[in-house]
Formats: sequence, structure tokens, C-alpha cells
Amino acid sequence: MAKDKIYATPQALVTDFVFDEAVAGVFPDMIQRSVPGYATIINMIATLAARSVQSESRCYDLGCSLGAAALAMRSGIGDSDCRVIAVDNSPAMLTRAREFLEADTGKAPVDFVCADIQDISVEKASMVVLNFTLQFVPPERRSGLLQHIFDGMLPSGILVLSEKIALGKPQALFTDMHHAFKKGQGYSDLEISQKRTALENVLLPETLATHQDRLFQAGFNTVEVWFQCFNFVSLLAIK
Ligand code: GEK
Repeated sequence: MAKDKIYATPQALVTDFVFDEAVAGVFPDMIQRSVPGYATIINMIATLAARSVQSESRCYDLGCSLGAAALAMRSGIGDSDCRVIAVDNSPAMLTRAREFLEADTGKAPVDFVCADIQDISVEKASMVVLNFTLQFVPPERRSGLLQHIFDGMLPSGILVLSEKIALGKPQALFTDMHHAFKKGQGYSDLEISQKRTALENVLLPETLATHQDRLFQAGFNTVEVWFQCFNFVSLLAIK
């Protein structure tokens, strides 16, 4: 696994973060060392898929990067007659995602689609995953997107929404804990600070309450936090 050294040397001007070739090349290492609990979330997506995916339905991985959640759903659903649709707007990510798919032994067909998740159609979905993707969609467009997803879901369908969240009072504590986690994973203070600057205008976190309200507003009956580590949360919403 190639090691993420993108922010290891000082940059005269830290520009906004983009999901380009350089990021795609180190992405498994980057996300593993940046998002506490990432591996657990991916494993549980397989477990959730095994329990909740309905026959002859579709599973969507929106903002799939290298397709980790898509392949987790694929392993969870086994040989049932479902299709996995994985969408990302970064061509660099999808090139590598297709290589991972070739090495995968799962059975369900997986379609990788290069598109903006705001432009795709969602149909017959029994499981939708937004694993740390909604945070990159402009906040004013998030409600419309979630409504569109909800409308394309089957009754009892599930949505897994994972996000870095903004907090009230414990913000400083959780931000410190997250940075301590990253230092423990081998990132230097320089890497942590430059990455933070690069994400400032790109990754826009909202509070947990904002996410919960939006999901209820879209029409979901059940909205539960099933995972949290510091300021990283994953919600399960059931139609
Ligand atoms: C994982 N889910 O490994 N349309 C399509 N793709 C988008 C959009 C958009 N509007 N905005 C961002 N992306 C993955 C991890 S990473 C999270 C998701 C992170 C894509 C973007 O290209 C990137 O691949 C992904 O969403 C976000 O489970 O890096 O913190």
C-alpha cells in the first residue's frame, strides 16, 4: 500500500484539496490513517448489506473512491440477484477502483460510473452508502440530494451516511483527539496542518442534529447513530 506523503513537505501555498491521481494513488493509506474507525465502518457495511439488501434490488455506493464500500456490499450480498452501482466524479479514483474490482472475488455485478452524485438516477435501491461523501457536496444542495435518494429507495431500504461532523462545546477536544489519532498514525504536525488548510473550503462539516433533521425531513422513519469516534459519525437511516 503506497504511503501518503502528499503534505509531508512544506508547500508555499496550500491549495484546495482535490481527488486527483496523486490522492488516488495513496488513498487506502490516507483514509485508513485519517478517519478513525474507517475499517470498522467498511466491515459493518458488509454486515448491514447481508441483513438488509433485498432481492432483485440495487445497492449504491455514492462517492465510492476506490470502491471499498461497494465491494463490502458485494461481499455481504453473496450470490443474490442484486446489482451494485458505484459512483464517483474522480476519473483517477475510478481507474484504480476498476483494478480493485478485477482482483475481487465477489459475485454480484458492479458498475462503476463516473458522474456527479447529484446527477444520477437512483432506482429500486435497498441500500445506499454515502461514506464520507456528503461532506463534499455544497450544504445548500444536500437536502435535495437526500430527497432524490430517498425517493429512489424501496420501502425498508437503508441508507448509511458517514460524515465528519461539527460539534458545539466538545469541538476543540474532539479536534485535538482526531489530530492525536493522526499523529499516532505517523502523520507529522506539518502534514496535519497543511491537510487541514487544504480541506478548509472543500470539506464542510455540519452538526449531527442537522444531519438527523435532514434525514427525517426527507422521509426516513428511523435514524440512528450506529458508530461514532470523536468527530466521525455513521448514521443508519431506514425508509
Ligand atoms: C470510501 N466512500 O472509501 N459526485 C461524485 N463523487 C464525489 C462528489 C460528487 N459531487 N464529491 C466528492 N466525491 C469512500 C470514501 S472520499 C472521503 C469517500 C474522503 C467523491 C470524491 O471524488 C472522493 O472519491 C469521495 O467522494 C470522498 O468508503 O476522502 O474523506
